Amino acid sequence: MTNSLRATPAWLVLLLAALLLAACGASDDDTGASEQASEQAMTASESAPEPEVETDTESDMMQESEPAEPMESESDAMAQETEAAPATEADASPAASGEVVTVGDDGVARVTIGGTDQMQYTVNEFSVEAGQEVELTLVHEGRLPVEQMGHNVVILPASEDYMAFGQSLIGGDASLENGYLPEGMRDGLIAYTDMVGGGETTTVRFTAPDEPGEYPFLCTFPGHYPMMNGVMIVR
Ligand SMILES: [Cu+2]
Repeated sequence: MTNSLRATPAWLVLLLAALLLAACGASDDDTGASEQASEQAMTASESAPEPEVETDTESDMMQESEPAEPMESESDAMAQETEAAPATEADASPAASGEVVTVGDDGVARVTIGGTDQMQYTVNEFSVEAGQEVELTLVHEGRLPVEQMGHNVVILPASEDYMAFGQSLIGGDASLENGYLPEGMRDGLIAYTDMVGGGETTTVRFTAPDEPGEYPFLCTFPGHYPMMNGVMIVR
């Protein structure tokens, strides 16, 4: 009894369930699809436009503001670089001139000054002790011959002006033969080297003045003194 009673409802339930599923399946699917479609439409109409507007305005804001900031920061960086470059050069030259002089065990102050094809000294200031023996070496670091880009180092008395001395050479008998330093202008000079061309080196040895002060030096090749000048400081 119990088996037949249980079996009968089970069959009926299964059959009914199968019939119900077969009959209602289409309508359920239709309603489900339409509901989903309407939901998608709702979500599309409600949510989609809002984020688009927000992202558009945000991206517009970003595009408007972002390019302006990097442009300013780049130009600032460029300005800092161009400003920094001369500053570091200016900082480097006094430090380099401080290391230019080396004093050996013999007490002689040795100074090396370079001259370039760009009409420049590599050293524009150096210091020695009063009365010290000085060995000054001029190295022409360029390649141009002495006729085109000759260099020398002429150290004047502290009272003299390198500009006035350079101008006094113009129209005189300065020539390549006398190293652009006529005999009549050598009296009273502290020291002077030979006139050398590219790749050549010349050395002069002298005793620094006993009088502390600033002693101007210059290159006497025609037209070089406005660019090629400096100061020997005697302490
Ligand atoms: Cu010169």
